[in-house]
Amino acid sequence: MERGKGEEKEPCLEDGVAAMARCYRGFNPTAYLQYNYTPPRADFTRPDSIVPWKLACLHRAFTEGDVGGEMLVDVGSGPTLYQVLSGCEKFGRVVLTDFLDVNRTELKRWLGEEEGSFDWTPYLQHVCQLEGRGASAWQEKAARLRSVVTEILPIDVHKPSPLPAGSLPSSGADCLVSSFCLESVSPDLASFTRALGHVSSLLRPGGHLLLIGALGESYYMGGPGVRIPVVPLDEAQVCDSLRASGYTLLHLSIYTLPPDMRVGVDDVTGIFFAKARKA
Ligand code: U87
Repeated sequence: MERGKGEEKEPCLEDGVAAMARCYRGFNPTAYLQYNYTPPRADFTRPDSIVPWKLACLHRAFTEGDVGGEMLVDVGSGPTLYQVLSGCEKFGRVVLTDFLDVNRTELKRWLGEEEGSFDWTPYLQHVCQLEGRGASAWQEKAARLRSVVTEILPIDVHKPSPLPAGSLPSSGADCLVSSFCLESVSPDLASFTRALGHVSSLLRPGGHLLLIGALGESYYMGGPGVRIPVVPLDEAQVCDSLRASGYTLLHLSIYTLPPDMRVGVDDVTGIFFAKARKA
């Protein structure tokens, strides 16, 4: 479509997956971690803070006895590891994935114990307490995590095969976890549901999906001045998409953001945690 000089639209406002990829060019892992993984959204003294709620959901889902196996894949890890702090005890291999090299590099920095990487210690301590091990066991958990994370792979959930060929055994992963990825990379509901289908092809039949996502969100800041569009979802749409993708929904928890968790980095109103099993 021809456009006159100076009529270029803001790339993030165009439709489509390609425009979404352009929006992610400015993603800033350090700023992103600051926005979402420090207080108030990560305040371990407050049970109504977002991160303790997420960690409690993941702890329960991974420890109630039906989830286990050899391989756990985290879809759209970003620069964060909290998603697998409970799961790393139950699987021999944990694969982290992200679309952006800057995020994969951030993960490698922590795993490689490099100076200046994000400090996940309070998260490790909190999950150890949930496991009844006491916070002092956090170094054991850190060592466990570093021993089981075998790959950090590029992923694109808009591709029918989101991972590089040969990344997983032909039978697929035993469990998938994904947090705030699908709705944050999909321009609309149809794209979200398609991406869920692509991701499901990575999971073996009978395997579990632990899906965390935002409700009612239309944008978030991926860094200073980096506004990323998000498809606003409601609970019914999430459940319908899971069912349409061949999942049995086992558990659904909803968190509504208290006013002081709305810090200006997005317009999310609620968060869902779904535990589902692939038929
Ligand atoms: C996290 N999982 O923080 N295919 O939980 C695959 C892609 C693609 C693509 C981009 C940020 C959104 C979360 C991590 C990271 C999740 N990422 C990658 C954010 C916004 C509300 C909210 C947020 C965070 C991209 C915390 C809280 C709330 C990012 C990742 C999305 N929504 N992956 N085609 N394109 N990505 O590089 O790392 O998705 Cl509390 Cl409420």
